[in-house]
Amino acid sequence: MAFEHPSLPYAGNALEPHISANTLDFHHGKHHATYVTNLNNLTKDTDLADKSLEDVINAVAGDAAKAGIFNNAAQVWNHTFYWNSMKPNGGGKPSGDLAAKIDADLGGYDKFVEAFTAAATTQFGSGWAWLVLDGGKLKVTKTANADTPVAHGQTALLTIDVWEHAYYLDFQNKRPVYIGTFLESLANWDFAAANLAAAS
Ligand code: MN3
Repeated sequence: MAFEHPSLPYAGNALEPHISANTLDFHHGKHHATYVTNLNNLTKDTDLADKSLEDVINAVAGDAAKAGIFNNAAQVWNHTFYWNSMKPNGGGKPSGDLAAKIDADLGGYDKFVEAFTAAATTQFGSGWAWLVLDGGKLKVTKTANADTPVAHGQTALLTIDVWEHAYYLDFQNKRPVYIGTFLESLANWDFAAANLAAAS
């Protein structure tokens, strides 16, 4: 059973004017698809081919000889999670249990925005910023390149991709504007709340 390339959870132009159909065409249609193809090629006829993506990631994490499998598996997982971390007319403040937990664990929404923006801005080179549940508490983290909370025993709630391919066509070098746009207009708090509820 080969690993699959999931469709976007919305139309390719659904995030315009913030993220263009052109960006999603390259990012989902080329970058994400290539990680899936690479992962299938690297795991073909091995015992990893029948495992879940999460199990593959954890089976090869930290094994330098299997870094290629880790990188492609983690990038498949991270990108699927990223598409779901956005929605048309998203952004702004979360509500309900998630908002209460952000207040309790992170000191409120404004502090979350500050921490998430700092993590996403200061991730040097390629990587990701995350809102995760770690040991029952919310944390804002960043990971380099393909690294993923899946490999660190954390439950991911929301992510932003800060590899240049995620924003360069729409924002050029202005990563902070992309991050601000994600928080103001794209973040899918329903998805984050569902992830929190599933983990609680
Ligand atoms: Mn990407």
